[in-house]
Amino acid sequence: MRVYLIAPAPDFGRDGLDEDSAMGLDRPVAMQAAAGIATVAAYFPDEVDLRLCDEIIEPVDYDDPADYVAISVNVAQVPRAMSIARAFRAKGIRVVLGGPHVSLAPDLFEGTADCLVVGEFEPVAGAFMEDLLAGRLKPRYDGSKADLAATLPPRWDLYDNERALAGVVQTSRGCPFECNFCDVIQYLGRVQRHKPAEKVVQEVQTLYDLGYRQINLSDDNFTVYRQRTSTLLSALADWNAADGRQPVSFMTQMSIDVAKSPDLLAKCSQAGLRFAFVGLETSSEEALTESRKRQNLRVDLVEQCMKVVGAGVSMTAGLMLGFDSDDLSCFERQFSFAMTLPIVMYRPAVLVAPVATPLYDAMKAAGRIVEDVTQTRASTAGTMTNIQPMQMTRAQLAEGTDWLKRSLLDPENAIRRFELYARVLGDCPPHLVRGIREVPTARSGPLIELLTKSSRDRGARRVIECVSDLSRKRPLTRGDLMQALGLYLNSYARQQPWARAGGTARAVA
Ligand code: B12
Ligand code: SF4
Repeated sequence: MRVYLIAPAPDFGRDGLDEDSAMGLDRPVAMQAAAGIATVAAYFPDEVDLRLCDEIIEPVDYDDPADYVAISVNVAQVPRAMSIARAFRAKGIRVVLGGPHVSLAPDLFEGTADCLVVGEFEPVAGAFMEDLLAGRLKPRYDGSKADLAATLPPRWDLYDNERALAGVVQTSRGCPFECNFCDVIQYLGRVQRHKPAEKVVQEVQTLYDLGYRQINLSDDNFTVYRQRTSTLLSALADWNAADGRQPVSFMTQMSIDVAKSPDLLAKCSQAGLRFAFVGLETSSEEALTESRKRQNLRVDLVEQCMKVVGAGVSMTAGLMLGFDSDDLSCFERQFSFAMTLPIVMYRPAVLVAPVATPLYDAMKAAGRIVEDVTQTRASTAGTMTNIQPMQMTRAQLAEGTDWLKRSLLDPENAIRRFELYARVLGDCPPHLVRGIREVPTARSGPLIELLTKSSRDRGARRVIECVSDLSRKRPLTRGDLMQALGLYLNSYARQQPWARAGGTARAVA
């Protein structure tokens, strides 16, 4: 039996955040390897002939002689997943759908596949495989919460690792917070489950052996359970750059309450975990209160960010606009806030109500859901919300958010933030500082290409020169500054006429 496992290209519509997924280059490169399909692959028995396709880096092969096509679907992948499923089914090939959006909005997929896997795969994998091999796959399997101590490691050996910048290891699932716009709680629960440290280190070692020197610890909230995080960080610190290994740089997602734990932050830096996405969302207390983002409330966010970056953990911060308490002044307010923080990269997004969230239910009850785009499109990435905002029109919200994004990417503004960031950023432990020759060529190639292309643009060149100067003055932060520069240029370039907008295999084709 042959199974073709596909991660479809994301579709962000007009102006999404596809820089998160792919480098904006002619030759497609994924920012991160596709963990969903590699994880599901681990559960197929040896007798099944498996092939993986990450559509960010290679086109779907419609001539594959598969018996089954299995597709992983998050909200951004819905349009492509539907179209790929239709094409294979038209050829008589059976299709299985699973993944985050199938789990959160299963009704949307009724009738589009021969089998739906709703929820986490591991708990139903045994029954699924038995039925698959016996040729009696049911129309639907409902997975419960997996025990992460018992899960199998992903089959990265089947993935095209030369074409992804960062490897991925999930160390926990779930988040105990209750931000009302977030569907992680519905998908994975509020009780966070953890993978034992030794299993995490094994998965990290596998990725290292495959050549990765950047690894995303793909958790929803890595630091929220302090004790387990501390244990895991100790294990990673013991492993990183030890026994003749080159240094690895880790990244993850955390909440800003981590600033209250200086010891934990110091351990992050010691382990090489020096990059994190943090949902700051807004400087408005009213907006934080209405969205139940309680971990960001009653603290001085500027001071907290200074502590995190000062401890050596660089941040990309999420900013949201369009809360009920936001009026038209919110764009400038968010801009001023962003410019006071030691942060270079931001992800400004309009507030959207994803299906399955408390916010969606509230907006639906109030008659304020205007378009059910979140069923089928990652409108969190674009700028058109599915909510009727309280104090502006949707178009004004979209325009203001576009303005904020452009303003933050403006080279002069970026230079001011790079200068502040470089002043505040804590040193990297010397044994984790990477020499330029230590980055494997397959992964440094795209960054070099981006630098070369960007340096022909006057604004980008100014930023590159500024960051080179700063990193000469602070050699122990050079790797972090370069990483931030790479992220900046990848976003900046997409706004310029000289750059390719998409960067996925599908966009290039
Ligand atoms: C890391 C991460 C990213 C990374 C990419 C990681 C990667 N390449 O794998 C980056 C930063 C690029 C990213 C981007 C985006 N992400 Co993201 N991401 C995550 C995060 C934190 C972890 C993903 C992960 O590593 N999962 C590990 C794998 C093993 O788990 P899994 O994919 O959930 O799969 C399990 C099941 O769903 C099932 N399964 C999965 N696929 C299949 C397929 C079949 C056939 C079967 C049977 C089963 C099955 O089995 C797996 C094991 O149980 C999740 C939150 C979370 N905790 O899941 C959000 C999450 C998946 N992302 C989300 C979103 C919205 C996005 C973006 C659209 C954001 C944006 N606006 O730009 C983009 C889309 C990018 C894209 N390429 O499609 C949402 C999806 C919600 C939804 N309704 O679909 C999530 C749930 C978080 C959230 N609520 O915001 N993301
Ligand atoms: S902290 Fe992050 S993952 Fe947790 S509920 Fe809030 S937005 Fe979701």
